Amino acid sequence: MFCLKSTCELICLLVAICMLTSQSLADDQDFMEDFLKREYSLAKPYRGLGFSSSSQWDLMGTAMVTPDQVRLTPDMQSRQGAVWSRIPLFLKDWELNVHFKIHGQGKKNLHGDGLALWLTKDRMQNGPVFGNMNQFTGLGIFVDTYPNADKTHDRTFPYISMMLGNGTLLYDHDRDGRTTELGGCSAMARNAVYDTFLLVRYSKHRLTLMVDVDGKQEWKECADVTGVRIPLGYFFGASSATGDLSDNHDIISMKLYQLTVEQTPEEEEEEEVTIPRVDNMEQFNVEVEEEGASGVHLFFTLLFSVLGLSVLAVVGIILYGRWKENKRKRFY
Ligand SMILES: *[C@@H]1O[C@H](CO)[C@@H](O)[C@H](O)[C@H]1NC(C)=O
Ligand SMILES: [Ca+2]
Repeated sequence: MFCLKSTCELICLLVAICMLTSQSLADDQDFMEDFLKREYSLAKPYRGLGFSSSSQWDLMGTAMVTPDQVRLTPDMQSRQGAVWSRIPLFLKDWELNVHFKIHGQGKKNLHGDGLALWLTKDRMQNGPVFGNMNQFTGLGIFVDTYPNADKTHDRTFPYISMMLGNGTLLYDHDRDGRTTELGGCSAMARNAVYDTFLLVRYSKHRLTLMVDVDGKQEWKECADVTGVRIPLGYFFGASSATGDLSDNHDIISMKLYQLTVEQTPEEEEEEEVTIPRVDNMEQFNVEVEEEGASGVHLFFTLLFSVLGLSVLAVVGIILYGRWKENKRKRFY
């Protein structure tokens, strides 16, 4: 009898597991039917890249092509380099898979500054944001290897983050972009033993950032934001800069896949935005806390402490009542 019951339970469990797995497989299948778009991709062999007129990419600054990578900067001070697509992107749903490598001689925090990936209105600009202009318009993804706001100690570097620029928002280099970031994560992507990858997926106004830096061949979620609107017609790029500190910043490949996603009639009729934006942008404009806890923070901490204590007190009183009742019962 007992045996039968547990067998039955086991079968139920297996069925449930199967259903769950097939469910998640089905979820993934939404993105199975994707197509590599060669015109937006950069991969070995980099024939004619930056030189021939048939190449779809331009090089800038110190960027140079070797048989194995596009090196944006060498491990030398004060260099800036970039590679930019020549073709504006007119795909609504896409996925960008970037194979990159950051490596150099510098030990503990004596290396920098990192590299950035772009999907922006402007291309081939010089500037202070990892070798690109500030107040850019479009998407910026930063693999930041140097902690500029070194007093904060709230995160481990390298830190990967994303930001949506609208032409007026400023990337604050001194704070490693904390004031404008939409999300991010720490990833041990420098001098890594394994190949390091980053995946950006933009589909149905949802922007997802994933990383694979520890050789497990699986994506780890880094940031996920909904309500993101990026206009069509922007350019992909990658840039990097070194200052007093340096590293080799290499792009091995950037592969763009078009995602086949079903659009509802409303989605098809949706108006195109002209300026990038995130619905509910306010929620992301988190200022760095200067000193100690803010007033609001303190208020809520107090409020929840008081609430917590009240709940404990009520539970205590009820238990005490029960206990007394039990005691009385025992006496009579
Ligand atoms: C850009 O975003 C900021 C913050 O949300 C906002 O104050 C500013 O007006 C926006 N600029 C444009 C051109 O939309
Ligand atoms: Ca930094």
